[in-house]
Amino acid sequence: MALVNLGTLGSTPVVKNNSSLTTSDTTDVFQFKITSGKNINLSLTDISAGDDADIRLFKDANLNGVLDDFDRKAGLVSNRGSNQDEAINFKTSSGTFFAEVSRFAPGSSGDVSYNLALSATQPSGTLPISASSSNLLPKEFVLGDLSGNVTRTGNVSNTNTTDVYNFSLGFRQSVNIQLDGLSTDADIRLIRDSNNNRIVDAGEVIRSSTNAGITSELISNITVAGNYFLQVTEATGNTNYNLAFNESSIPA
Ligand SMILES: [Ca+2]
Ligand SMILES: [Ca+2]
Ligand SMILES: [Ca+2]
Ligand SMILES: [Ca+2]
Repeated sequence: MALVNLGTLGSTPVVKNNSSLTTSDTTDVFQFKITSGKNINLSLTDISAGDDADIRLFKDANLNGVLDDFDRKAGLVSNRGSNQDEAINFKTSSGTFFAEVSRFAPGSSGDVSYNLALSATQPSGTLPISASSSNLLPKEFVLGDLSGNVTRTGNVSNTNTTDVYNFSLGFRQSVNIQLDGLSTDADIRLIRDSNNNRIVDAGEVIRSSTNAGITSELISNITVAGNYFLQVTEATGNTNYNLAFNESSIPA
């Protein structure tokens, strides 16, 4: 097991690209601390084709600086199949944490390579603090090229503060994106990852919709062809949501 201590994690993402797991060294653990309430964001991407890796997040609950069985009694996991991206977004108080990347043996052959990004973004407002959008872009829900209307349902909460949808828009296509069905406040924002680093950099947020309360959110009239990420982020607590991508073609 490789153990890497990252020190204090802040909002600037720490990136560990081209890391690898082998049949004899099946887990990597990244230790870090946060010094006040934050949103911890983990994004595991570019898992090698034909392989499977998962990610878990544990808190050093017994405060001994070591990831042990006590800490493992509680934690968060993202363990999708095959080489799909994994994501964890957790709003939490200060402490020491361990992000564990593990090779899922039944789904893998030989070495497994991956890219990992970690950040701890600052919640907004005073108590009760609101979640902040993640600045990482795992492809949690891949919609592909929008052809016709697409609807999805989901849930955001303190243990999953952000969901990330990936889609592309073709030439002479237009889309309106609507979020509704909320029971507490949630927001959306649309991102173009221009430098393709799977991180939300300055200038990459195209549009956002951040109405208060359970008012629905709308980002309308997106007409530029390309690849996009849409983030749904919890603002004040647990809520289900309906997300609709209403696509139409633009007449010549
Ligand atoms: Ca411990
Ligand atoms: Ca997996
Ligand atoms: Ca970027
Ligand atoms: Ca809102």
